Amino acid sequence: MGWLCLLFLLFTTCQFNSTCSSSSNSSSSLSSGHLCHPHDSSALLQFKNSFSVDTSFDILTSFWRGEDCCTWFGVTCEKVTGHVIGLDLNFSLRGKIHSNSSLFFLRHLKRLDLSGNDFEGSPISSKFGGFVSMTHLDLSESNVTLDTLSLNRIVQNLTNLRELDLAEVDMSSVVPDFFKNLSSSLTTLRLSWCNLQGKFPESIFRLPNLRVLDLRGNENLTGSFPKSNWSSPLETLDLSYTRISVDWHHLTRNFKCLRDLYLRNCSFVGSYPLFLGNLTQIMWLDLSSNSFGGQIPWSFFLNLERLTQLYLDGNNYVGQFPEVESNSTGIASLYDFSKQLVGPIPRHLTILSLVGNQLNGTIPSWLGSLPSLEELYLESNQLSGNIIEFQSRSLILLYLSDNKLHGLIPRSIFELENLQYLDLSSNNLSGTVEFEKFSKLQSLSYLGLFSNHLSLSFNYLSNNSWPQLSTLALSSCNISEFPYFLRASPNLEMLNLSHNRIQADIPKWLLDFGKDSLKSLDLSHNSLTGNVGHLRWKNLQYLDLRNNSLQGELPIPSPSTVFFSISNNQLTGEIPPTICSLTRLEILDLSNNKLSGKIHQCIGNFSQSLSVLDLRNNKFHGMIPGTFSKGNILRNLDLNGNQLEGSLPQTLLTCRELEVLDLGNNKIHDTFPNWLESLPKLQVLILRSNKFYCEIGIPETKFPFLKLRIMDLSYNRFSGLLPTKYFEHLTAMINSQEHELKYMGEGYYQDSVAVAIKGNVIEMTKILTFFTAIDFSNNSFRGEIPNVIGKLKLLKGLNFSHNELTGTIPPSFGDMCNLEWLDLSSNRLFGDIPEELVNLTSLEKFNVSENRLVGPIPHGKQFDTFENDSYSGNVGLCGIPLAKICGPHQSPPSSFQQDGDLEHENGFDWKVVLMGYASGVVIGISVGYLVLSNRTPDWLVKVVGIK
Ligand SMILES: *[C@@H]1O[C@H](CO)[C@@H](O)[C@H](O)[C@H]1NC(C)=O
Ligand SMILES: *[C@@H]1O[C@H](CO)[C@@H](O)[C@H](O)[C@H]1NC(C)=O
Ligand SMILES: *[C@@H]1O[C@H](CO)[C@@H](O)[C@H](O)[C@H]1NC(C)=O
Ligand SMILES: *[C@@H]1O[C@H](CO)[C@@H](O)[C@H](O)[C@H]1NC(C)=O
Ligand SMILES: CC(=O)N[C@H]1CO[C@H](CO)[C@@H](O)[C@@H]1O
Repeated sequence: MGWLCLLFLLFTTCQFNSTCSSSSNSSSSLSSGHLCHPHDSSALLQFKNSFSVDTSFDILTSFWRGEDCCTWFGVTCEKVTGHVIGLDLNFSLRGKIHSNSSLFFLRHLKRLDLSGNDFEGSPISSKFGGFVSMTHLDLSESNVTLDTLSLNRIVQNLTNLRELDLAEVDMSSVVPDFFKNLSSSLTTLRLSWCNLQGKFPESIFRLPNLRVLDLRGNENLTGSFPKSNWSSPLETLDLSYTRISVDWHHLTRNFKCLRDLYLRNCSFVGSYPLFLGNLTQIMWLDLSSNSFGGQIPWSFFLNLERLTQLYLDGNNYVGQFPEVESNSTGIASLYDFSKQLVGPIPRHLTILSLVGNQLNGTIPSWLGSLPSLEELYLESNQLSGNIIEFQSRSLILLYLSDNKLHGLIPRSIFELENLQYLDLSSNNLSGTVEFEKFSKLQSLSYLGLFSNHLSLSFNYLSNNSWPQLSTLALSSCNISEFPYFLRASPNLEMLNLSHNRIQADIPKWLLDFGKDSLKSLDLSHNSLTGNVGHLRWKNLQYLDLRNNSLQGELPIPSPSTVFFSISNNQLTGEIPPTICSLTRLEILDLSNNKLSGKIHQCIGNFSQSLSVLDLRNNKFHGMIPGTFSKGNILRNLDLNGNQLEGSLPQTLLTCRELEVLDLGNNKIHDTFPNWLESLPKLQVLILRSNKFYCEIGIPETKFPFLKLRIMDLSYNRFSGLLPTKYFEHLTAMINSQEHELKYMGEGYYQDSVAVAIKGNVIEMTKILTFFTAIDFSNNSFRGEIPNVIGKLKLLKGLNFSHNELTGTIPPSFGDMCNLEWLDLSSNRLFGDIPEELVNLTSLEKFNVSENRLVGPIPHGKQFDTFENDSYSGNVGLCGIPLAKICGPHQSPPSSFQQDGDLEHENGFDWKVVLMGYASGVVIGISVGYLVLSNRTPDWLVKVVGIK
């Protein structure tokens, strides 16, 4: 951007002046009458030619013409000798600076600014130490690295250095102590985001002339202020995101000149910063992200007479704002709730930012009348009441989202003609708003009104437009028509009209606006109808059209698209092959439509960034594409509910990142894919209801299905013995590292699968990471149930029903302490129901019907809740709840001693937290892991704090 502006300036200058000879200020004034030194001229040209030939190179070439290099852009010469003494090239040049670079021939340089170029990670050579006259060196943001040796040479030789800016230079190998040798004439030292590690020398704080010290973002930099008395002339100090110990006591005593103080996310030691000391000159103060709690110490801030910008974001401040009251002489001041004087109204304030605290009460009216206020950030607090009227016409940014504000949008907001950003989203605001009311806000660039109780309407006849608008976030605003004014919004980048009531075809004009600008469009959860047609947004990255009633062919967005969901519509026809032009796609969700035809081979490898491919519940037939290729990062492949046939392609093995593979409800005809066992991240394998056949066999690798948590092989034609060897190794079901309650999936895509839980197939729109289940039902497995099954301690559900299993129920079942449903019905099991099962205190559903079990039914705990149908079809069973009374020799097994400890192995007894579980009476489906769409239970969010 920088050089483009310059370019523009230069060209306009040229147009008005007959020659270009005095194009640059810096050279013209100093060089008059003197040609530059020929050595310097050729050194400069050589230096230029060491960079890649590209746009910035070409522009520089066009600037560096003519014999006298003193007239060249960015070059300054010494008047008498003609030596180059200044070089300013913030120019986006690309190329390395080697230690034999001709740059080092310019030995007289006093000022060198090469910031903002890309030197491709070049090391800063110790040759920079040759510039002994250097006063100003700026290599910031230029992709260079610095090591200790060079640093040492440079600081030792550059004794005249006044300003040193090395921001974003990689210094991970520098010993920071060597900065102590810097020249005492130094006035500015900028070392932000340099990856400095270790202890920063104290002596820097004592440099007699230092005015600016910026160490921001060196996360591992330690150090502290000098302990002895000293007095610093520092005016700007930034220690944000460092681990330098900030001693408030020393700070307030010794830095009398501080004007700008940035202490965001710092390590404070000693007393809590509450007093002012000598910091009377402060204008800009940032104490964000420091876990400060209690009331905001308003008196501390309000008494800073010159304070204009105050940031206290991301702390734990509570309580209310002070309010204005007048004293007997009529002077208005701020008083706290106990009527204590806090301080004067901060009339100079231009920025106030209190984001992400727990402030409550109402927004005080004095905030609305601060004459210079430009930016007010109060989002993510607990503020309630009505929004105040804002008289400050100076306001540019107003962020009040994510509070508990209610009532109407106040009238004065529609008069704030300088407003660029207005965010009132996620409150309880109500009322009908005609969009026309915003007509005076012609600078508006961001408008967020979503998630309130507002009803927005648009006037079709109006000619008002908002030419600066770039983001319009109007989700859940009771909108029933497309905002017509968008036709004239050439700069719109993000449009969100989701969760409204728009019941219409997508109009032609909507497809035509924002052709170059639009990046994100969300029209999901409306009632859109008709064919979408041809999409023309060239730079679109995010397109969400899910949950509508769209028909016709699948529309294909531009190749720039990263996210595309059009699930839950009525689309028909085949997937056009042009879909494979979306080479940047990460998420493709076409699930729940009526798409048909074959799945193109190209779908397997068209985008190397594809992470989710969801084609669930369509009508696709043919084979699964076999084109998955090495290096792909597919995480979720969901083809459930189609009519796919044939066998599984072995190329699935190239999907090393695969976590969810759902092929259920197709017609796949194959043996068990035990070769999938080596996929290191596979957590969910669903083959339910296909035509898989034959024995499962034994593992071929040492750690088969290491991460598998959900395995559904039900409704196939598997036969043979149960796979004992696999059960022994299902590590994720034996003990797990998952302690947190979280869902699988990422930011904008949540994995979902249909799983049979307690007998009902339920679509889980989010999969909890410690949900575990095995379903082998409705196959032809025979033989005995292996004892090792008891090792799967984390299992929540086990279904072996409708097979041909024989033998007895292993007593080790009693070890599966997390088990919530167990279905062994319709087999040929015989013997007793082991008493150990009484230990399964989480068990809610138990079915052993239609077997050959005998003897008394255990009682106690969960077993007192199961009813007849759990046991029917076993003529030999007796005791409660069956009518058949046990004979004298059949005394019912007594319940096992329970130690009363419900704490589960993973350290988190989710049932206790989620359900207030009382032993014995939990019936039905626990919603703990079933978060159905749009119905995230409030209590779940509250109790566990997930969003
Ligand atoms: C720095 O240079 C390296 C090597 O050319 C390159 O890979 C990297 O992308 C560059 N970094 C930046 C921020 O330009
Ligand atoms: C430091 O300066 C001296 C001259 O004052 C020079 O001879 C020497 O080469 C310089 N060091 C480096 C590393 O350039
Ligand atoms: C800080 O140190 C930690 C642990 O040694 C390391 O993981 C991290 O990358 C370091 N941060 C920076 C910015 O170098
Ligand atoms: C302010 O600075 C003076 C020294 O100039 C010192 O004596 C005094 O204690 C300081 N005040 C505070 C409150 O630290
Ligand atoms: C004759 C003429 O137009 N001179 C202009 C050359 O450019 C300088 C700098 O922009 C102007 O100040 C002069 O007026």
